[in-house]
Amino acid sequence: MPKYNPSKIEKKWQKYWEKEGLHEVRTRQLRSPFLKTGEGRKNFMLLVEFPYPSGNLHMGHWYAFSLPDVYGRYLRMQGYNVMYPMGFDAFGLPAENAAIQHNTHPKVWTKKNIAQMTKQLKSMGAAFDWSRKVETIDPSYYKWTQWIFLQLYKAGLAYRAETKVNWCPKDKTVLANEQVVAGACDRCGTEVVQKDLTQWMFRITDFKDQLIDDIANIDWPEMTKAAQINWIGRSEGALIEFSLNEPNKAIDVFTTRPDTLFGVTYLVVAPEHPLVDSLKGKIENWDEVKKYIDQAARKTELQRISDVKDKTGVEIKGIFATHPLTDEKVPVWVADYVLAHYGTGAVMAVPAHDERDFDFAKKFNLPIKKVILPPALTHIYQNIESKAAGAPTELRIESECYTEEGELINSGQFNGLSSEEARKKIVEALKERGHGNFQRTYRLHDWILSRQRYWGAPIPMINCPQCGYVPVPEEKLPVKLPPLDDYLPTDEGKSPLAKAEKWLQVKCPKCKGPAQRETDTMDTFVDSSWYYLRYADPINDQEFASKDSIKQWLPVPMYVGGAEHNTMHLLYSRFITKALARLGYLEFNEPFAGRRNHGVILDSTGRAKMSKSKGNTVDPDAEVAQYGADSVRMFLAFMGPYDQGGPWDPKGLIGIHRFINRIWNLFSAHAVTVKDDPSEDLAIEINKYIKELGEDIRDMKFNTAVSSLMKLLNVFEEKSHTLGKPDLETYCLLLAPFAPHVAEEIWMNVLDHKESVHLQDWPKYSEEVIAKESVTIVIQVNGRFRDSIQVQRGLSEEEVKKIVLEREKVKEHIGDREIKKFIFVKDKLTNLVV
Ligand code: ANZ
Ligand code: ZN
Repeated sequence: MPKYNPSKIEKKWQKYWEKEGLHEVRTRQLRSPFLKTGEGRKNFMLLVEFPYPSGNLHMGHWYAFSLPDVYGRYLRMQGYNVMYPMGFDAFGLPAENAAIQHNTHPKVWTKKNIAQMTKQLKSMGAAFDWSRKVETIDPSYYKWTQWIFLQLYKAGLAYRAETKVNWCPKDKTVLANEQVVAGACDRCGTEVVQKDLTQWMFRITDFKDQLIDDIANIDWPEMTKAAQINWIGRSEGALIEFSLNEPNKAIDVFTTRPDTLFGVTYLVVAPEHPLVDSLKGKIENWDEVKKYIDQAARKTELQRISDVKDKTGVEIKGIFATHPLTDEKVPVWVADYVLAHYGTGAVMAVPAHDERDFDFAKKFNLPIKKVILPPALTHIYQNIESKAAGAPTELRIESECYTEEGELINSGQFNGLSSEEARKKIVEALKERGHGNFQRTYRLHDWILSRQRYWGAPIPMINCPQCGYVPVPEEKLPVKLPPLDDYLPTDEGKSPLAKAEKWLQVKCPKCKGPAQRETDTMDTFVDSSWYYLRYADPINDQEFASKDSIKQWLPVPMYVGGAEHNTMHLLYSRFITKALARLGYLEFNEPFAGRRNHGVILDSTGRAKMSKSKGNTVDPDAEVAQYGADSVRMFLAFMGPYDQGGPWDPKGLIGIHRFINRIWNLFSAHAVTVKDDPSEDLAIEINKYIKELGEDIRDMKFNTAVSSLMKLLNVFEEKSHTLGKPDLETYCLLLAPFAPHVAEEIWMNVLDHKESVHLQDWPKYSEEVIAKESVTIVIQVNGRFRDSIQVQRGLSEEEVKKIVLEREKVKEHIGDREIKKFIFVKDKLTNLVV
């Protein structure tokens, strides 16, 4: 056998697989006589996040796609009919900005990159089903993006309204809240400003409770679930009304802590609160208040939240509120630490128990009244004086603010209750007086989906001077994006599509009068919120996917991707699925039953993320040219736990390359000469690794799986004279998901098979054989090592205990003391506590 030469064998097998249609999931006619049909095999769509066509494939793509490929190949060998689809998320700001930078039209730029990246993706040797490729810029795809928009519009789930928006002055477009990170544009880093604009929105808030509650039923990483729940931000609290010294005027506040009601020493309204303006004539210091409000309007929401310590505000003189239970007078302030768009835009301030209120009260010398006693203090407090006598409460918590729960003090009839009990009782008392009720609030806002940019799917609406907004009739879809040479964004917040004069002018579908098309395009997150549905039926021009194909493939059993999508993309996809389910188009309401996040690849120092902007990238093409795709894949697998990523270690890659060479050499040396029956000496080892490797791949512990392959190779080399052909075959099958090319070369050309290794089943193992293996059990007495025994793997606690108690050394150490506890870790350890 010649030397291992990856560049020679990899291309060859890639061509062969493509010709044979090995990776195409078909239910009808199969091209290859070798292919097993889909019949009787369980369908499994293995989804990865389709890339946007940035230009070249980077190592991160390899990490994101080649390891799920290992998983998919394993499932295939387990008898699943695995679909591993690929596509391009090709509309959107990143693509458009890159095109502008390179002075190329976005369409030309995108198409060129798709061609380049497709070629690179093919070099990975992954089992992508290219016959199902979707591109979001293809009119046959965005026809259905527009169709989905229309269904949501008709159901009242898409609407147009004026709203405060995040505006990126550099990208000259609106951004969703999710696209603003620390006050800056997620795409270009420019500081975002607030503007009032009329925009198209999706009513995602209609599903806010379901989006939280249904999370319990899906198999996702806990951190992703937590991120979504946190993003939706449901707070259980109360709405409390404080009447004012103006007839028929009141301030409603939202609070999560009605138990602190007796600690209210002032109220605060947001600068934008409508009440301020309506009381203009009654406010004694109007000029001062007005000046403050104007100043606040110039800050972004984020600046306002982040000015933590240095709080600003002005008292509204001449206006005061009445405490709903004590009837005390409460001053009213305006301050920008209260946000206009959360809760009611007004808060009851409890400086003794809320940090923000505390800072504010300190700064402006407002009274601080403690009403919650920390549990740790309750005990001391009870001992010092009787609670009933109204003991002083300034007990050592003089200067700090206690924000946790506790026991109520200084709260009249509610004294002595726990925070939890008090919340119920106080709100009930308020309810009786007509001054409050229980209330939930949410942080989630509706999804602003319109963009004032060229490179997106046009929103399929027509604006008629007579009829208002009218949907484009479905049979007229798609509304194609007009070709435009001048596609640059404009400063006035108008979409460049307004420049496509001919395209713009249409007849109103309703009154047939002259009208104009909507010129905004859709956020790319709309495109990507449903692409997995399209994979089920990618060329259907009658439906986004047929009912039957949806039933066959969806919901997605496993979606592998990056943790950066914890909120936006995953939340939007869940919303679109729920909306389509409500409208009767889907029979499930969670798109992704399983989800796993992968980590990121760091540079060789292990300190920084590998990224173009940092100039520390490794070009996969170059590594593949030198070491082969199999080495790169296997090195990535070996790098570390998949959900954590790890540093790129050039030496590690060379090490893996040598390992593959060793495999190659072992097969070259023995394949022809070996006997036909399997090695008896190695039976236990082989059975054990078949089992462990499979379980590791199933759990995406690719690194330990590779290390098992290494250990198994060591034993093979040691006992090579005992090897039989079945042993070599087994090794080749275990290798196949990781190094598909080498495995195929060995399978077909060395072991001389006629049917691809990738059409074989995962080897079977026997628990019985594995159980014959002996293991070393450590014996401790009171936690100290005293002895060890060799026993058969899998012995029960009872059996091991019997053996242990018979040991001389153990008897010696126990003496006549009584055994209090027998700690047992199967196949590993026992510890006798005496
Ligand atoms: C009184 C109080 C006492 C509060 C206390 C907290 C602790 P979450 O949990 O995030 O929903 N709040 C309400 N509306 C606000 C707004 N528009 N801008 C800024 N803060 C606002 O937060 C709810 C709490 O945040 C509410 O409960 C309110 O302060 C404040 F010991 O009311 B609390
Ligand atoms: Zn009309």
